[in-house]
Amino acid sequence: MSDCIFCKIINRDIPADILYENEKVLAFKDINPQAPLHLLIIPKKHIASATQLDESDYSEIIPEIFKAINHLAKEYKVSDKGFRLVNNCGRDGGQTVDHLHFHLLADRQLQWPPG
Ligand code: DGP
Repeated sequence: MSDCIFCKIINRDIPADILYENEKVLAFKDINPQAPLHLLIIPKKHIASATQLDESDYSEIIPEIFKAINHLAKEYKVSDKGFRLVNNCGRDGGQTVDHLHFHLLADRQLQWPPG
């Protein structure tokens, strides 16, 4: 999608601190970190939100995203001590970028419930 900021990051049209990439998934640092480690894990395919997955995405994209999450959690040494995954979905969910993404937040004690 030409006007999607995350598609622009995937295509290297705008810069980002990219930490992981494979054929289907990209991960990079959030520009506005809410924790000492704050990564975004996204599919390279433009999917607007978690409500917009098609049948093939469940088997071809979602597993790759969770593989990337666990790879990154190990690489950044937060796998054992814990971290939070967040998917903001839609307006009331606080989604501001309409390209499916999972936040990985770590390296501080996170509070519950979120605001
Ligand atoms: P959400 O509110 O769940 O849609 O989160 C979108 C996140 O994307 C937010 O934490 C800030 C981040 N973000 C927005 N624009 C950019 C950008 O251009 N570069 C990077 N690295 N992160 C961005």
